Amino acid sequence: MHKIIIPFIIISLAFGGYVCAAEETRTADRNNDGKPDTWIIYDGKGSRTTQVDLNFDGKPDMYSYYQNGQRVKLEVDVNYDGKLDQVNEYMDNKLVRMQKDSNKDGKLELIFDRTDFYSSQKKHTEYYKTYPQTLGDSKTLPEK
Ligand SMILES: [Ca+2]
Ligand SMILES: [Ca+2]
Ligand SMILES: [Ca+2]
Repeated sequence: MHKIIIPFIIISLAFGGYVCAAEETRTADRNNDGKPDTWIIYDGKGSRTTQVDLNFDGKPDMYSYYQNGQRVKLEVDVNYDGKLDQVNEYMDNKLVRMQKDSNKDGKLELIFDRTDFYSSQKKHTEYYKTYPQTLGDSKTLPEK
């Protein structure tokens, strides 16, 4: 009986800790008009999105995407018409790809794309995730 219950408790605890780090949204009111104009959305897995309302009309105009603390993408609606005018993409905090509506036709034009270059240049880095091991699969348990 203990052989079944103990792993179950360990998994429950691990899963509970994971839920605690789940999605969360924080807001800020930069111009103190009582309405939020900055939203920071955490997905609980190391990524977050920042949305900023630049003209204080209640709708976000700038979106920043972060993974593991590094910005990977920036989207901006420069003229506040609800359509994005510039999209920047980053690798290792370097701007590697830019799209911009330079001729104001409502569509983004590709300005440059160096993602292939940086992908090949990028050093091999290993990420050690600190996810708890799945103990439920272990056949051997310490003495009961
Ligand atoms: Ca505000
Ligand atoms: Ca706005
Ligand atoms: Ca726009």
